[in-house]
Amino acid sequence: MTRALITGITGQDGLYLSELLLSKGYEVYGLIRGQNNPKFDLVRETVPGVKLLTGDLGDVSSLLRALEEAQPDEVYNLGAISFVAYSWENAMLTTDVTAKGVLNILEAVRLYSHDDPSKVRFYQASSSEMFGKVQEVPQREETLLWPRSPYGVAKVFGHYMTINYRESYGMHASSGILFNHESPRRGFEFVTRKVTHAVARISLGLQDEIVMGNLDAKRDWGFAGDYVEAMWRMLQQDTADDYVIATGETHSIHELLDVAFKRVGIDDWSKYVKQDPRFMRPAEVDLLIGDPSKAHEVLGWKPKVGFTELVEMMVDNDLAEQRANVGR
Ligand code: NDP
Ligand code: GDR
Repeated sequence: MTRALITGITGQDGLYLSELLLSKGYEVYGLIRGQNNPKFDLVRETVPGVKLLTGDLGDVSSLLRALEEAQPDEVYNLGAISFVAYSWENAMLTTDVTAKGVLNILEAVRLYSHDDPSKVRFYQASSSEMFGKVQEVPQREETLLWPRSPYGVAKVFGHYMTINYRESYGMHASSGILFNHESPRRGFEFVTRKVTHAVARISLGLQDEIVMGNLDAKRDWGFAGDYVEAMWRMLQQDTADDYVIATGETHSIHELLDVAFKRVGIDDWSKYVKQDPRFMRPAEVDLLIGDPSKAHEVLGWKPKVGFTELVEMMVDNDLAEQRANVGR
Protein backbone atom coordinates (compact mmCIF):
# COMPACT_ATOMS: atom_id res chain seq x y z
CA MET A 1 0.00 0.00 0.00
CA THR A 2 1.44 3.40 -0.98
CA ARG A 3 1.71 5.82 1.93
CA ALA A 4 1.34 9.59 1.69
CA LEU A 5 1.83 12.44 4.15
CA ILE A 6 -0.03 15.68 3.43
CA THR A 7 0.65 19.02 5.14
CA GLY A 8 -2.24 21.52 4.95
CA ILE A 9 -4.73 18.68 5.43
CA THR A 10 -7.43 21.05 6.80
CA GLY A 11 -7.32 23.26 3.68
CA GLN A 12 -9.30 23.06 0.46
CA ASP A 13 -6.65 21.09 -1.45
CA GLY A 14 -5.76 18.85 1.49
CA LEU A 15 -9.32 17.52 1.62
CA TYR A 16 -9.62 16.93 -2.14
CA LEU A 17 -6.18 15.31 -2.34
CA SER A 18 -7.00 13.04 0.61
CA GLU A 19 -10.17 11.87 -1.12
CA LEU A 20 -8.25 11.20 -4.33
CA LEU A 21 -5.45 9.25 -2.63
CA LEU A 22 -7.86 7.24 -0.45
CA SER A 23 -9.84 6.32 -3.58
CA LYS A 24 -6.58 4.98 -5.07
CA GLY A 25 -6.00 2.77 -2.03
CA TYR A 26 -3.31 4.92 -0.35
CA GLU A 27 -2.71 5.02 3.36
CA VAL A 28 -3.03 8.76 4.01
CA TYR A 29 -1.53 10.72 6.91
CA GLY A 30 -2.31 14.39 7.48
CA LEU A 31 -0.33 16.91 9.49
CA ILE A 32 -2.56 19.06 11.68
CA ARG A 33 -1.27 21.97 13.74
CA GLY A 34 -2.22 23.45 17.09
CA GLN A 35 -3.31 21.86 20.31
CA ASN A 36 -7.04 22.04 19.52
CA ASN A 37 -7.37 22.79 15.82
CA PRO A 38 -10.96 23.92 15.09
CA LYS A 39 -10.93 22.04 11.77
CA PHE A 40 -10.09 18.69 13.38
CA ASP A 41 -13.75 17.57 13.23
CA LEU A 42 -14.14 18.77 9.64
CA VAL A 43 -11.25 16.54 8.54
CA ARG A 44 -12.51 13.61 10.62
CA GLU A 45 -15.99 13.87 9.09
CA THR A 46 -14.94 14.59 5.48
CA VAL A 47 -12.10 12.08 5.16
CA PRO A 48 -12.44 9.64 8.05
CA GLY A 49 -9.79 7.37 6.52
CA VAL A 50 -7.01 9.92 7.08
CA LYS A 51 -4.72 9.40 10.06
CA LEU A 52 -3.92 12.72 11.72
CA LEU A 53 -0.52 13.57 13.16
CA THR A 54 0.17 16.81 15.01
CA GLY A 55 2.93 19.06 13.72
CA ASP A 56 3.77 22.48 12.39
CA LEU A 57 5.83 23.60 9.42
CA GLY A 58 7.72 25.87 11.80
CA ASP A 59 8.90 22.95 13.95
CA VAL A 60 11.37 20.65 12.18
CA SER A 61 11.34 18.10 15.00
CA SER A 62 7.56 17.70 14.62
CA LEU A 63 8.04 17.16 10.88
CA LEU A 64 10.70 14.50 11.46
CA ARG A 65 8.46 12.75 13.95
CA ALA A 66 5.55 12.81 11.47
CA LEU A 67 7.78 11.32 8.78
CA GLU A 68 8.95 8.56 11.14
CA GLU A 69 5.36 7.72 12.02
CA ALA A 70 3.89 7.91 8.51
CA GLN A 71 6.87 6.30 6.67
CA PRO A 72 5.58 7.96 3.49
CA ASP A 73 6.42 7.18 -0.11
CA GLU A 74 5.02 10.57 -1.11
CA VAL A 75 4.91 13.91 0.74
CA TYR A 76 2.60 16.70 -0.44
CA ASN A 77 3.52 20.07 1.08
CA LEU A 78 0.26 22.02 0.85
CA GLY A 79 0.57 23.83 4.20
CA ALA A 80 1.02 27.61 3.95
CA ILE A 81 -0.35 30.95 4.94
CA SER A 82 -2.17 31.26 1.64
CA PHE A 83 -4.20 34.48 1.69
CA VAL A 84 -2.33 37.06 -0.38
CA ALA A 85 -4.01 40.15 1.14
CA TYR A 86 -3.12 38.96 4.67
CA SER A 87 0.53 38.57 3.69
CA TRP A 88 1.17 42.34 3.56
CA GLU A 89 0.00 42.73 7.15
CA ASN A 90 1.80 39.60 8.34
CA ALA A 91 4.83 39.49 6.08
CA MET A 92 7.22 37.90 8.58
CA LEU A 93 4.80 35.21 9.68
CA THR A 94 4.03 34.49 6.02
CA THR A 95 7.77 34.20 5.34
CA ASP A 96 8.25 31.86 8.31
CA VAL A 97 5.51 29.47 7.21
CA THR A 98 5.17 29.82 3.43
CA ALA A 99 8.90 30.23 2.70
CA LYS A 100 10.95 28.81 5.57
CA GLY A 101 8.37 26.09 6.21
CA VAL A 102 9.27 24.63 2.80
CA LEU A 103 12.95 24.51 3.72
CA ASN A 104 12.02 22.89 7.03
CA ILE A 105 10.09 20.07 5.42
CA LEU A 106 12.62 19.58 2.62
CA GLU A 107 15.35 19.29 5.22
CA ALA A 108 13.25 16.91 7.33
CA VAL A 109 12.62 14.72 4.25
CA ARG A 110 16.35 14.81 3.37
CA LEU A 111 17.36 13.73 6.90
CA TYR A 112 14.65 11.08 7.04
CA SER A 113 15.67 9.55 3.68
CA HIS A 114 19.45 10.01 4.06
CA ASP A 115 20.19 6.43 2.96
CA ASP A 116 18.33 6.93 -0.34
CA PRO A 117 17.52 10.54 -1.35
CA SER A 118 14.92 9.43 -3.89
CA LYS A 119 13.08 7.23 -1.33
CA VAL A 120 10.40 9.90 -0.80
CA ARG A 121 8.69 11.75 -3.64
CA PHE A 122 8.00 15.36 -2.68
CA TYR A 123 5.41 17.83 -4.01
CA GLN A 124 5.65 21.58 -3.40
CA ALA A 125 2.57 23.80 -3.81
CA SER A 126 4.01 26.64 -5.84
CA SER A 127 1.77 29.39 -7.16
CA SER A 128 0.95 31.62 -10.12
CA GLU A 129 1.40 34.51 -7.66
CA MET A 130 5.12 34.02 -8.33
CA PHE A 131 4.55 35.51 -11.81
CA GLY A 132 3.08 38.68 -10.26
CA LYS A 133 3.88 41.55 -12.59
CA VAL A 134 3.73 39.19 -15.52
CA GLN A 135 6.67 39.27 -17.90
CA GLU A 136 4.96 37.13 -20.53
CA VAL A 137 1.36 36.15 -21.42
CA PRO A 138 0.47 33.34 -21.04
CA GLN A 139 2.85 32.28 -18.26
CA ARG A 140 4.96 29.11 -18.72
CA GLU A 141 7.37 27.16 -16.52
CA GLU A 142 10.28 29.29 -17.88
CA THR A 143 8.60 32.70 -17.47
CA LEU A 144 10.64 35.10 -15.33
CA LEU A 145 9.22 35.31 -11.80
CA TRP A 146 8.27 38.79 -10.52
CA PRO A 147 6.23 38.39 -7.34
CA ARG A 148 4.14 41.32 -6.13
CA SER A 149 3.24 40.34 -2.56
CA PRO A 150 5.06 38.97 0.50
CA TYR A 151 3.15 35.75 -0.18
CA GLY A 152 4.44 35.64 -3.77
CA VAL A 153 8.00 36.29 -2.63
CA ALA A 154 7.71 33.51 -0.03
CA LYS A 155 6.43 31.09 -2.70
CA VAL A 156 9.40 31.95 -4.94
CA PHE A 157 11.75 30.98 -2.09
CA GLY A 158 9.94 27.65 -1.62
CA HIS A 159 9.92 27.03 -5.37
CA TYR A 160 13.66 27.54 -5.83
CA MET A 161 14.50 25.68 -2.64
CA THR A 162 12.56 22.68 -4.00
CA ILE A 163 14.52 22.85 -7.26
CA ASN A 164 17.73 23.25 -5.26
CA TYR A 165 17.08 20.12 -3.17
CA ARG A 166 16.32 18.20 -6.36
CA GLU A 167 19.55 19.35 -7.99
CA SER A 168 21.78 19.21 -4.89
CA TYR A 169 20.65 15.96 -3.29
CA GLY A 170 18.94 14.07 -6.12
CA MET A 171 15.58 14.23 -4.37
CA HIS A 172 12.45 13.42 -6.37
CA ALA A 173 11.04 16.91 -5.65
CA SER A 174 8.47 18.47 -7.99
CA SER A 175 6.80 21.83 -7.97
CA GLY A 176 3.30 22.48 -9.25
CA ILE A 177 2.86 26.10 -10.31
CA LEU A 178 -0.86 26.12 -9.77
CA PHE A 179 -3.12 28.94 -10.89
CA ASN A 180 -6.19 29.83 -8.82
CA HIS A 181 -8.41 26.87 -8.12
CA GLU A 182 -11.69 27.03 -6.29
CA SER A 183 -14.52 24.85 -5.04
CA PRO A 184 -17.37 24.72 -2.53
CA ARG A 185 -14.60 24.09 0.04
CA ARG A 186 -12.80 27.35 -0.72
CA GLY A 187 -12.19 29.65 2.28
CA PHE A 188 -14.61 32.59 2.59
CA GLU A 189 -11.75 35.12 2.41
CA PHE A 190 -11.05 34.36 -1.26
CA VAL A 191 -12.95 36.30 -3.88
CA THR A 192 -14.87 33.45 -5.55
CA ARG A 193 -16.31 32.07 -2.31
CA LYS A 194 -16.90 35.56 -0.92
CA VAL A 195 -19.02 36.28 -4.02
CA THR A 196 -20.91 32.98 -4.24
CA HIS A 197 -21.68 33.01 -0.50
CA ALA A 198 -22.92 36.62 -0.63
CA VAL A 199 -24.94 36.05 -3.81
CA ALA A 200 -26.70 33.07 -2.20
CA ARG A 201 -27.52 35.16 0.88
CA ILE A 202 -28.67 38.17 -1.17
CA SER A 203 -31.01 35.97 -3.22
CA LEU A 204 -32.54 34.60 -0.01
CA GLY A 205 -32.95 38.09 1.51
CA LEU A 206 -30.35 37.41 4.22
CA GLN A 207 -27.87 40.10 3.11
CA ASP A 208 -28.20 43.45 1.27
CA GLU A 209 -24.90 43.96 -0.48
CA ILE A 210 -21.35 42.77 -1.01
CA VAL A 211 -18.33 45.01 -0.50
CA MET A 212 -15.47 44.31 -2.88
CA GLY A 213 -12.03 45.49 -3.96
CA ASN A 214 -10.63 45.65 -7.51
CA LEU A 215 -13.24 44.42 -10.01
CA ASP A 216 -10.89 44.66 -12.99
CA ALA A 217 -8.43 42.02 -11.77
CA LYS A 218 -8.35 38.87 -13.89
CA ARG A 219 -7.60 35.33 -12.90
CA ASP A 220 -7.26 31.91 -14.50
CA TRP A 221 -9.70 29.96 -12.31
CA GLY A 222 -10.04 26.18 -12.29
CA PHE A 223 -11.65 23.53 -10.07
CA ALA A 224 -9.63 22.26 -7.10
CA GLY A 225 -10.80 18.67 -7.65
CA ASP A 226 -9.13 18.71 -11.09
CA TYR A 227 -5.93 20.32 -9.78
CA VAL A 228 -5.15 17.75 -7.06
CA GLU A 229 -5.19 15.10 -9.80
CA ALA A 230 -2.30 17.00 -11.44
CA MET A 231 -0.34 16.99 -8.14
CA TRP A 232 -0.65 13.22 -7.92
CA ARG A 233 0.33 12.72 -11.57
CA MET A 234 3.52 14.76 -11.01
CA LEU A 235 4.68 12.32 -8.35
CA GLN A 236 4.00 9.30 -10.59
CA GLN A 237 6.64 10.45 -13.14
CA ASP A 238 10.04 8.76 -13.23
CA THR A 239 11.74 12.15 -13.11
CA ALA A 240 10.79 15.08 -10.91
CA ASP A 241 10.04 18.38 -12.67
CA ASP A 242 7.99 21.60 -12.50
CA TYR A 243 4.63 22.11 -14.18
CA VAL A 244 2.20 24.98 -14.76
CA ILE A 245 -1.33 23.86 -13.93
CA ALA A 246 -4.01 26.18 -15.33
CA THR A 247 -7.03 26.31 -17.62
CA GLY A 248 -5.49 28.73 -20.12
CA GLU A 249 -8.53 31.04 -19.82
CA THR A 250 -8.78 34.23 -17.86
CA HIS A 251 -11.86 35.99 -16.45
CA SER A 252 -12.39 39.25 -14.59
CA ILE A 253 -14.09 39.78 -11.22
CA HIS A 254 -16.87 41.47 -13.25
CA GLU A 255 -17.45 38.18 -15.12
CA LEU A 256 -17.41 36.27 -11.84
CA LEU A 257 -20.15 38.57 -10.55
CA ASP A 258 -22.11 38.20 -13.83
CA VAL A 259 -22.17 34.40 -13.67
CA ALA A 260 -22.84 34.18 -9.91
CA PHE A 261 -25.74 36.67 -9.90
CA LYS A 262 -27.20 35.22 -13.09
CA ARG A 263 -27.38 31.82 -11.38
CA VAL A 264 -29.91 33.26 -8.90
CA GLY A 265 -31.82 35.17 -11.61
CA ILE A 266 -30.26 38.63 -11.16
CA ASP A 267 -28.97 40.21 -14.42
CA ASP A 268 -28.08 43.69 -13.15
CA TRP A 269 -26.03 43.35 -9.96
CA SER A 270 -24.84 46.97 -9.77
CA LYS A 271 -27.07 47.91 -6.83
CA TYR A 272 -25.80 44.99 -4.74
CA VAL A 273 -22.05 45.53 -5.20
CA LYS A 274 -20.07 48.27 -3.45
CA GLN A 275 -16.34 48.91 -3.59
CA ASP A 276 -14.15 49.81 -0.64
CA PRO A 277 -10.44 50.71 -0.68
CA ARG A 278 -9.88 48.40 2.28
CA PHE A 279 -10.18 45.44 -0.13
CA MET A 280 -7.69 46.95 -2.60
CA ARG A 281 -4.12 45.61 -2.51
CA PRO A 282 -0.90 47.64 -2.28
CA ALA A 283 0.26 45.94 -5.48
CA GLU A 284 -1.94 43.98 -7.87
CA VAL A 285 -1.48 41.07 -10.22
CA ASP A 286 -3.64 42.13 -13.14
CA LEU A 287 -3.47 39.45 -15.82
CA LEU A 288 -2.74 35.89 -14.83
CA ILE A 289 -3.22 33.28 -17.50
CA GLY A 290 -1.33 30.01 -17.55
CA ASP A 291 -0.06 27.84 -20.40
CA PRO A 292 -0.59 24.24 -19.23
CA SER A 293 0.83 22.64 -22.44
CA LYS A 294 3.61 20.80 -20.61
CA ALA A 295 1.13 19.28 -18.15
CA HIS A 296 -1.06 18.19 -21.09
CA GLU A 297 1.85 16.61 -22.93
CA VAL A 298 3.82 14.99 -20.09
CA LEU A 299 1.19 14.30 -17.44
CA GLY A 300 -1.79 13.81 -19.76
CA TRP A 301 -3.62 16.28 -17.53
CA LYS A 302 -6.48 18.53 -18.62
CA PRO A 303 -9.01 20.45 -16.51
CA LYS A 304 -12.54 19.07 -16.74
CA VAL A 305 -14.61 21.81 -15.07
CA GLY A 306 -14.94 25.17 -16.87
CA PHE A 307 -15.39 28.64 -15.37
CA THR A 308 -19.19 28.93 -15.61
CA GLU A 309 -19.76 25.40 -14.29
CA LEU A 310 -17.37 26.08 -11.40
CA VAL A 311 -19.08 29.31 -10.32
CA GLU A 312 -22.53 27.74 -10.65
CA MET A 313 -21.41 24.74 -8.58
CA MET A 314 -20.25 27.09 -5.83
CA VAL A 315 -23.43 29.22 -5.89
CA ASP A 316 -25.60 26.09 -5.76
CA ASN A 317 -23.64 24.76 -2.80
CA ASP A 318 -23.91 28.06 -0.92
CA LEU A 319 -27.63 28.29 -1.64
CA ALA A 320 -28.13 24.78 -0.23
CA GLU A 321 -26.03 25.60 2.85
CA GLN A 322 -27.85 28.87 3.49
CA ARG A 323 -31.27 27.25 3.07
CA ALA A 324 -30.26 24.54 5.52
CA ASN A 325 -29.11 27.22 8.02
CA VAL A 326 -32.42 29.08 7.70
CA GLY A 327 -34.32 25.82 8.22
CA ARG A 328 -32.40 25.11 11.44
P1 NDP B 1 -5.78 26.76 2.41
O1 NDP B 1 -5.55 28.14 2.88
O2 NDP B 1 -7.17 26.26 2.26
O3 NDP B 1 -5.00 25.73 3.37
C1 NDP B 1 -3.75 26.05 3.91
C2 NDP B 1 -3.35 24.95 4.86
O4 NDP B 1 -2.07 25.27 5.43
C3 NDP B 1 -4.31 24.75 6.04
O5 NDP B 1 -4.50 23.37 6.23
C4 NDP B 1 -3.55 25.34 7.21
O6 NDP B 1 -3.87 24.77 8.46
C5 NDP B 1 -2.12 24.96 6.83
N1 NDP B 1 -1.12 25.69 7.60
C6 NDP B 1 -1.08 27.03 7.83
N2 NDP B 1 -0.04 27.32 8.64
C7 NDP B 1 0.59 26.14 8.90
C8 NDP B 1 1.72 25.79 9.69
N3 NDP B 1 2.43 26.69 10.36
N4 NDP B 1 2.08 24.49 9.74
C9 NDP B 1 1.37 23.54 9.08
N5 NDP B 1 0.29 23.82 8.32
C10 NDP B 1 -0.10 25.11 8.24
O7 NDP B 1 -4.99 26.60 1.01
P2 NDP B 1 -5.35 25.75 -0.29
O8 NDP B 1 -5.79 24.40 0.11
O9 NDP B 1 -6.18 26.57 -1.18
O10 NDP B 1 -3.92 25.67 -0.98
C11 NDP B 1 -3.00 24.63 -0.68
C12 NDP B 1 -1.60 25.09 -1.02
O11 NDP B 1 -1.53 25.45 -2.40
C13 NDP B 1 -1.11 26.32 -0.25
O12 NDP B 1 0.28 26.17 -0.06
C14 NDP B 1 -1.37 27.48 -1.20
O13 NDP B 1 -0.50 28.55 -0.94
C15 NDP B 1 -1.07 26.80 -2.52
N6 NDP B 1 -1.76 27.32 -3.69
C16 NDP B 1 -3.13 27.43 -3.69
C17 NDP B 1 -3.78 27.85 -4.81
C18 NDP B 1 -5.28 28.00 -4.83
O14 NDP B 1 -5.78 28.65 -5.76
N7 NDP B 1 -6.01 27.39 -3.91
C19 NDP B 1 -3.04 28.18 -6.04
C20 NDP B 1 -1.61 28.01 -5.93
C21 NDP B 1 -1.00 27.58 -4.79
P3 NDP B 1 -4.91 25.46 9.49
O15 NDP B 1 -6.27 25.08 9.03
O16 NDP B 1 -4.53 24.86 10.79
O17 NDP B 1 -4.68 26.95 9.41
P1 GDR C 1 -5.46 35.39 -5.03
O1 GDR C 1 -6.98 35.09 -4.63
O2 GDR C 1 -4.95 36.60 -4.40
O3 GDR C 1 -5.39 35.31 -6.53
O4 GDR C 1 -4.70 34.15 -4.37
P2 GDR C 1 -8.16 36.01 -4.11
O5 GDR C 1 -9.40 35.24 -4.39
O6 GDR C 1 -7.95 36.47 -2.72
O7 GDR C 1 -8.08 37.31 -5.05
C1 GDR C 1 -8.28 37.24 -6.46
C2 GDR C 1 -8.44 38.65 -7.03
O8 GDR C 1 -9.69 39.20 -6.62
C3 GDR C 1 -9.50 40.57 -6.31
N1 GDR C 1 -10.55 41.02 -5.40
C4 GDR C 1 -10.78 40.53 -4.17
N2 GDR C 1 -10.16 39.53 -3.49
C5 GDR C 1 -10.64 39.23 -2.25
N3 GDR C 1 -10.09 38.23 -1.56
N4 GDR C 1 -11.69 39.93 -1.68
C6 GDR C 1 -12.32 40.94 -2.34
O9 GDR C 1 -13.25 41.55 -1.82
C7 GDR C 1 -11.85 41.26 -3.64
N5 GDR C 1 -12.23 42.17 -4.58
C8 GDR C 1 -11.44 42.01 -5.63
C9 GDR C 1 -8.10 40.61 -5.67
O10 GDR C 1 -7.60 41.94 -5.67
C10 GDR C 1 -7.36 39.65 -6.58
O11 GDR C 1 -6.89 40.35 -7.71
C11 GDR C 1 -5.18 32.83 -4.46
C12 GDR C 1 -4.73 32.07 -3.20
O12 GDR C 1 -5.34 30.81 -3.17
C13 GDR C 1 -3.22 31.91 -3.20
O13 GDR C 1 -2.83 31.09 -2.10
C14 GDR C 1 -2.80 31.25 -4.52
O14 GDR C 1 -1.41 31.08 -4.56
C15 GDR C 1 -3.27 32.09 -5.68
O15 GDR C 1 -4.68 32.20 -5.63
C16 GDR C 1 -2.91 31.47 -7.02
